[in-house]
Amino acid sequence: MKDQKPSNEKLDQLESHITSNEDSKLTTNQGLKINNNQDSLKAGDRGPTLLEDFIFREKITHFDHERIPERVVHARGSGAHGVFTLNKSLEKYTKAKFLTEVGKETPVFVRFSTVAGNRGSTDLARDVRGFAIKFYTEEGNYDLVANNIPVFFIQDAIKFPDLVHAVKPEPHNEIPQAASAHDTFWDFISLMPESTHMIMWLMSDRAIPRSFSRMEGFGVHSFKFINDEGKVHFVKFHFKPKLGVHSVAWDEAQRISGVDPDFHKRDLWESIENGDFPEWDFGVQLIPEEDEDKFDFDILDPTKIIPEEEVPVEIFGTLTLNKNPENFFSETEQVAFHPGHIVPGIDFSNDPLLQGRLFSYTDTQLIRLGGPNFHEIPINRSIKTVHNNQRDGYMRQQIAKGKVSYEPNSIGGGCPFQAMMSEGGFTSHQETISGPKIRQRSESFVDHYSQAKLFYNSQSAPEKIHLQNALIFELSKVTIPAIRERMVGQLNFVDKVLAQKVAEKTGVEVTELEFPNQSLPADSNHIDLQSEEREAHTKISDALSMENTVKDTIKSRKIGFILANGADAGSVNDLKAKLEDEGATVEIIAPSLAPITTNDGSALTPKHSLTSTASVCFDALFISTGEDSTKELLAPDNKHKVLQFINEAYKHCKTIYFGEGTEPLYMNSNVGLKSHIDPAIVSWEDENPESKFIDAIAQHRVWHLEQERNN
Ligand code: HDE
Repeated sequence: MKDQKPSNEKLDQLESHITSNEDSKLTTNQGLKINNNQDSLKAGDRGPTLLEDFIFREKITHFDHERIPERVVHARGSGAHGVFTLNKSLEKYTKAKFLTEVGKETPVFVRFSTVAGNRGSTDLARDVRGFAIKFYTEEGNYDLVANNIPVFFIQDAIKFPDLVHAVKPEPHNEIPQAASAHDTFWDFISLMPESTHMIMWLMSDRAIPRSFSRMEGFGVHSFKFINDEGKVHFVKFHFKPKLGVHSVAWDEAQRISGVDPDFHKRDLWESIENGDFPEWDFGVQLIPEEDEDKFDFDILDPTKIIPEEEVPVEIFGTLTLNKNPENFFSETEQVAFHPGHIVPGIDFSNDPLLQGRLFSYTDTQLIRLGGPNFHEIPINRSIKTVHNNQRDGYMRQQIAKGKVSYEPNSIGGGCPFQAMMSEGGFTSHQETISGPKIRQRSESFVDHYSQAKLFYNSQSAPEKIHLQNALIFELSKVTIPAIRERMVGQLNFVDKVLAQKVAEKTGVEVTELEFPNQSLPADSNHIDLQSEEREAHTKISDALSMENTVKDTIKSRKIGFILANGADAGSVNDLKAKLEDEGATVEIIAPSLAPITTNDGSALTPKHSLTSTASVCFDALFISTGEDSTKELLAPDNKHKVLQFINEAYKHCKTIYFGEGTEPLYMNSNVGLKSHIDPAIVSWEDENPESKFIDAIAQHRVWHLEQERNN
């Protein structure tokens, strides 16, 4: 359970804005105590409401203005406070203070999001996840506005509105919500070969995470680190979850969207409330400035990763989320990120996608948060006081003293002064740039398939099948055959078998696509660089497969215990204690919400009934020991529901433990039909069933048995 109340400089700053209604009387916004909040002021108790009723007017007016525009992308979000701890100094590479002082703890606020859906849409959409981090550093706010996928759809920001228009619900009928499976998205993608690498990631299970705490975070672009001597390194940012990178099955994702559309939001909230603080290793890939051109792709191209085999990720710090927001709107909704919020020691690269983002984020806050003072909203405030001559504007909070609001000045003693570099004054990294003013893409950005192949080739067999099925699902929703065919043509440059399978299932032929590449002007001379013969420079990268992720913990796993009256109290309590010791959460599911009486007469109160939840909400199931309990679970009222629980968990490759006396349930379920060896089915016949259960849960799923389990 939550052992201590985290505290840091940012939380202390927020504290002065937090109010509680405990022991207080209802007031108007002017602080006037209200005597009657039930009736408006009327001319006679059956007469019309009076204009004079300022209490009614204030309440209704505020209500009428409660909504602000949701984010144009990343509208659905979940946030949490936390801390970034530096474990190893990056002083050799950057002068950013929060990255140089070992042991330093920097307060952070993190917002996770889906991209396409609106604020009320499901958490389980097949989509990219945003992973935006605001570091409240002593040198000002640093925002790392990251995603859970290391590449992007497009190479140039000028295509972003097209991409977003294509993926959002179609404009004539506003269908579909939070889904890319429709004509306009695939029309656009099939004409944008540069998206192919991103599409591989998006169709992989990375796009349906098990939880936010089990996703990676990537800065995507190459940024620059600058050290005290002015030496530059290009840097790619990584966050690696301590719990490993794990996903759900697509069938499961669709079920969760109905049963618990807040599944990720709830998981994050509950983990933090339970003290199971989500944690990530913070790592960087560093490339000395002089090695910029050493790769067979351009490190400024956001559709490319730098394979970890070529430049390893070195770990320097830990990101921990340890406090839920007090108020969703004030914090998670009003937080305003911007990749342009940087600190000395960090700078931008010339990645044309990043360059465009540097304009977009402030611009969007102006409309979303209503004016230029959004930096004064508590969640957005820097922990250092702001000193400048910017004045006025809607909703100004700061009360700037004195008559001077210009610089240079003598009346104010010249204050505030510009800071010298030695005092932490920011200077942009000096870079010599020359070239014609030209609307053209660099030749070095032209290879669109090598890394798509690298990603696909690096997937395990079950991951490849999931990716293929995702493409089949998505393209089957495309109503125009020519789009399906063009897309299959793109896939053919990645993998011929993949293209063939998708073509078969979507009713089209594999046709050899002809360039030119739609993203290049018709008169471009880049066509021959775009050859299907180009091979991935590294054939396989282990880091790209979730098969190789961390699988040694059951921390924050949710285990469902299905039981009824007569369940064996000893084994239930023993196993529950063991699982909880390992950091898992146990929730009891019974035929109804009424407490059940165990075989020793003790009562257990269920958290769920068989009707109020579903097995997709759990990582593993324990079917409780006890013949009487089994008998009740097999009663006509319950049988179908219990078997649905078991069969779904089985189908989704989860771990199931059948306690003693549950054989009739085992035999009646699909598990009873199995003939293969299955390490994730634990039964009363096993030796050390409890440790077998724990080990199997840590493995996440037996994806390699998916076909056996579903045949
Ligand atoms: Fe964003 N993006 N983006 N984006 N983005 C926004 O800013 C934009 C891109 C990302 O939790 C918007 O405040 C452009 C890449 C996250 O509040 C907007 C381009 C990456 C979030 C915007 C990109 C991201 C946003 C909408 C292409 C990964 C949510 C609301 C040039 C590195 C932040 C807002 C939050 C949000 C523009 C591409 C990540 C409109 C123009 C690449 C995590 O400004």
